Amino acid sequence: MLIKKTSRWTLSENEATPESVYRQRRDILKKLGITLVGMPIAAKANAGLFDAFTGSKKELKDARRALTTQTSQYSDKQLALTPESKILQYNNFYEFGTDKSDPAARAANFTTNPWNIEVGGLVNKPLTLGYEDIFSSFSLEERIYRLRCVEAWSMNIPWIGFPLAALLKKADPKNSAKYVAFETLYDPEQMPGQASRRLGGGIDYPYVEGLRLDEAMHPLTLLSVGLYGKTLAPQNGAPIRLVVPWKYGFKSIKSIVKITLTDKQPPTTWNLLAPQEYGFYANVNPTVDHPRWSQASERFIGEGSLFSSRRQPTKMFNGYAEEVASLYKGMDLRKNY
Ligand SMILES: Nc1nc2c(c(=O)[nH]1)N[C@H]1C(S)=C(S)[C@@H](COP(=O)(O)O)O[C@H]1N2
Ligand SMILES: [Mo]
Repeated sequence: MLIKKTSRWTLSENEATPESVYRQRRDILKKLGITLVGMPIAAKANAGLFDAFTGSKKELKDARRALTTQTSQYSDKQLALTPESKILQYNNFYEFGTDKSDPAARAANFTTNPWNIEVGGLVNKPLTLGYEDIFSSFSLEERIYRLRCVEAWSMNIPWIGFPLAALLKKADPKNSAKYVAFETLYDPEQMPGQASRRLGGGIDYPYVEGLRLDEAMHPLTLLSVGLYGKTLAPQNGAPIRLVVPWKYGFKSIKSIVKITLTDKQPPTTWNLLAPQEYGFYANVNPTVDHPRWSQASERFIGEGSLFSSRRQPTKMFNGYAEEVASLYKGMDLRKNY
């Protein structure tokens, strides 16, 4: 599949946001052989943004490493990026608590190395990726995507990763495989939300998700191993998480340890918890409201304080209709929410 409308995916001169300055600065530093990784987050150029967020300058542990990436035809370089500090501090990762600030605060010491991710089920070549394999088995691309949470807020994030399709092809799905099931790590000793029902929002862990095989094989479907030029922070789903940009954020399962090809639609965490509110498909759709709120618009989290963030209309399939609408031809999207 090729993306035809090139204008959407090329850099426009009038999008001179502070975050596009990030790119220029990064390129200059790269040429000079300087890397910002390893410095405490608060010491970095955009540390001031932390203050608006937490009210204080916190020295958070930051074990992220720099990653080298290839350019990608699927990166939407026109999008104004959400500041890195907000992507790191405003999170949903209920394994670490249900408040937006819990994951950054409670996941700082989360161990992601060693790590194993098992690919099995209806495949001809089951395989396991270890921690180093995650970063070295596939060529890494930067993909700037929109992220739309079902709670009606959104961010634009410069992910780093590789197509899920590349990994699935390696495992060689059998003809009988129709779905892909994903599972997050289960480790109540490291994840306090798994040890306490109250902290973990009443979810039965491990967190599980699923896609139809054609959705999983779509070139926009990414396994992300980093963002903003570095490996993922634990709160964003280190060391490897799914990113499905045309679906509500809860489909983009974090800290994956297991990928299983199946012939039946797999159970999914939010659907199990509240089936009348969260479906299997969860495609972003401004015309189908959540039973308790409208999905017609969203609060975009950009520069400035959280409370000054601007509302913007929500786009069908989160702006990726041209690429993915054909996957759902003839389906009733109100019934298959
Ligand atoms: N394992 C797991 N994955 C998860 C979640 C979670 O609670 N647990 N939250 C989801 C939701 S609701 C969203 S919006 C995104 C948020 O990703 P981010 O914090 O990296 O922006 O992660 C998704 N993946
Ligand atoms: Mo979400």
